[in-house]
Amino acid sequence: MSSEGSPVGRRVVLGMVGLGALGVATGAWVQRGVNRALGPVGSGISGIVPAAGGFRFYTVTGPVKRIAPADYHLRVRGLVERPRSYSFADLQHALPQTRMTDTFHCVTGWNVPNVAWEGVALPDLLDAVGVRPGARGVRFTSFDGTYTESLTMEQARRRDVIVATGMLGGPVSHDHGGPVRMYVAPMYGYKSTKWLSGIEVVGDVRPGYWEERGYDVDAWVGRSNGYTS
Ligand SMILES: Nc1nc2c(c(=O)[nH]1)N[C@H]1C(S)=C(S)[C@@H](COP(=O)(O)O)O[C@H]1N2
Ligand SMILES: [Mo]
Repeated sequence: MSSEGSPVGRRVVLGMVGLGALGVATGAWVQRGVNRALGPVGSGISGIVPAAGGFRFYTVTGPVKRIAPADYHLRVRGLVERPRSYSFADLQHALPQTRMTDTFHCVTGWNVPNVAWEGVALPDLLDAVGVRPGARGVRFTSFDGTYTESLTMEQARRRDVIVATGMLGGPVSHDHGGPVRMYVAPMYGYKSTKWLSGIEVVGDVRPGYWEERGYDVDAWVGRSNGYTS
């Protein structure tokens, strides 16, 4: 487990771009070793999807409790017509399913190409509960008890923002934030809340965990946090 590190401001992020190559190469190599060591024999997740080896597992807390899919619930509340709690089965069967594959970008410089995701597009979930007038943002909470994130309503309505029940061709592993995590494709990884426990529709966007520590609230890949390419 590694944390994202100390609070990172614009200048620090810029400096890290230069240092990135060595860090990313080392991290990927170490992570591949970890995947080989921990992967169930024959599951071959890292073999089927070699790119998975490029991930680093992040948590800003200590060990996070494990929740089995059968015990999982996602609370959707706030400025909605029909607040409700979705079981894992509800997320897989009661709502339209979306799949996509894209590169995963952490703001600290590592990327993982061709990561496959599946789950419920956030706009489909928002339509199911009915967004009330005055809603301007969506807030995400984690059952790690600490991490939070937010999107504007416009961002939350994108079809490449997914409540993910699957990743890399299988379930979302515990270390990747399973059984359910967010995946916000067009933005840096910190927008993608792991161990998702709640989605709250709110009147105003509140900065998330890393944003209170210096990251940009609008985290577009390539044009935020000091990146301009
Ligand atoms: N709950 C929680 N979600 C989180 C984080 C975290 O520390 N805790 N880190 C974020 C960051 S900075 C990144 S890059 C991705 C990393 O996802 P991974 O751990 O599956 O590689 O998760 C994001 N979501
Ligand atoms: Mo990140």
